[in-house]
Amino acid sequence: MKTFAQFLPQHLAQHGIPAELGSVLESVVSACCDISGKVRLGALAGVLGAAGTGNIQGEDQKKLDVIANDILIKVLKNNQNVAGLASEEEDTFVACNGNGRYLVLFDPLDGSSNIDVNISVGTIFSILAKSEGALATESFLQSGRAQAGSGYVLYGPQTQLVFTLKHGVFVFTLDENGVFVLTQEQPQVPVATKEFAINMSNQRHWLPPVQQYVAELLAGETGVRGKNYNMRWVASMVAEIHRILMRGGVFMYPQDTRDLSKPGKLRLMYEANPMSLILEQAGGAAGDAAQAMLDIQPTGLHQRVAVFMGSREEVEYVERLHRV
Ligand code: P6P
Repeated sequence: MKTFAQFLPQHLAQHGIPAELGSVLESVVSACCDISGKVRLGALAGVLGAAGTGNIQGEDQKKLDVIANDILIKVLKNNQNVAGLASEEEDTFVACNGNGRYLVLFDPLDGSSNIDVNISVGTIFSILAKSEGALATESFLQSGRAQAGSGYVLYGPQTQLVFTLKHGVFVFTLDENGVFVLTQEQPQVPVATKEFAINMSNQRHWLPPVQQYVAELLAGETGVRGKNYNMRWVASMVAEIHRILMRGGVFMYPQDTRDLSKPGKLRLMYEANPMSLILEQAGGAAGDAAQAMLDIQPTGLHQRVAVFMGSREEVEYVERLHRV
């Protein structure tokens, strides 16, 4: 079985992908190996619990949020190919190396509310080519379709790396020696599914199209969909999306009436876009119910977006309900 270090140069050469982009991916993967080591030790490394600080999102940071963020920033700043980075945990972008050609955006530890109760969490990353000119916030505000690559590392029962450089999706599993080994090539998201993921406790706040959609799913074979559905909600996007990549499903975090000034909870640049690229590369679909996620023109580093992603049949169905 090929290691990541063996696979990557062959993949770059096969598809004419710049070595500099491969180098940036290597740095992200290296940082995530370090993060995995901290996550796995939990209390034994004194990394559980609150950091006692907050981020621009208005969220209380966990110690591991800060640790993971610091590891990624340190590693990426040391890579001459990285011009700048943006993080869920940083108010503004961080300038790295003036001659760098790439930008990296990340959620260093998504789902961190699960850490203290030992439920899977993950790192999500997006890589953009830097446009000409001085580095500025606008340098990062590129559509998801402009991504040079994206992926995630899931710190679950196994630590798994999933990425795309826009030539398919590849899955690696961390072995006992801390080496990522290729364990799956080109997984495809099943077009149809019987499984949906949404936080049902928000049901009374949803807008009518989502109310109707979920009611039809719950009606099962007695309703218009004619089949029974199962439900999952891990409260960790990386775990949900990985499950969908492996066996299908639809993951939703819609806008709701609690705050109509917010289009949704999840962030476009370092959660929705990287996951949408992975899913589209694997035959899935992703959007905000009005348009494909990857076509949205960003207006801010931390902008939020409604999310519907996974098995194409379901994403297209819920999009149709938003058009009637
Ligand atoms: P809720 C984690 O905080 C996250 O950003 C995603 O990983 C997850 O899918 C969602 O929020 C969970 O949100 O409202 O169910 O806690």
